[in-house]
Amino acid sequence: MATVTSSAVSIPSFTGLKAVAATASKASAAKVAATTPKLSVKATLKQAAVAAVAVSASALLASNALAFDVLLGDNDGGLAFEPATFSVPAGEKIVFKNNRGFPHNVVFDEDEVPAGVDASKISMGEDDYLNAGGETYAVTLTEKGTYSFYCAPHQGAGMVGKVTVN
Ligand SMILES: [Cu+2]
Repeated sequence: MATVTSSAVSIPSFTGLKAVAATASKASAAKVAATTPKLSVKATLKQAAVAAVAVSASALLASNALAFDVLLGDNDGGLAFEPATFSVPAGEKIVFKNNRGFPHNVVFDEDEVPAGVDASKISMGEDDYLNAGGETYAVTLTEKGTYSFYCAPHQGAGMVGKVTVN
């Protein structure tokens, strides 16, 4: 039991979140074990938020964690995010998935993200594209607030979106 606890605590960044969840569900008798790591996760989240985060780390979390899905290109072939406006809890993974009308990409507007967030760290490059159907780009936002984003090739056509992190 002590082994499980210490490994959960020592895992840095977002992988810690999953480790704690796994620990809590597996270790039925371990109230102490489940409680201690939770505190460390809060601290980790704050640090990660300041660093403005962790696209690659969130990919590790990925497989079976909850995620919010956003289609790139609506089902009628429109150049739009679907949904274009949505809310997620802080720390929930957002998965943008190529649907119709690609190539697309996802670029956060540096002027419309919460203070302290580096938009470039959560964005695809302006010239990086998702070219094939089903390709995805995942990002996890930990700083609460409103973020605007757009698809660089289709921004002029109105392919823009907004996410509120609660
Ligand atoms: Cu697009």
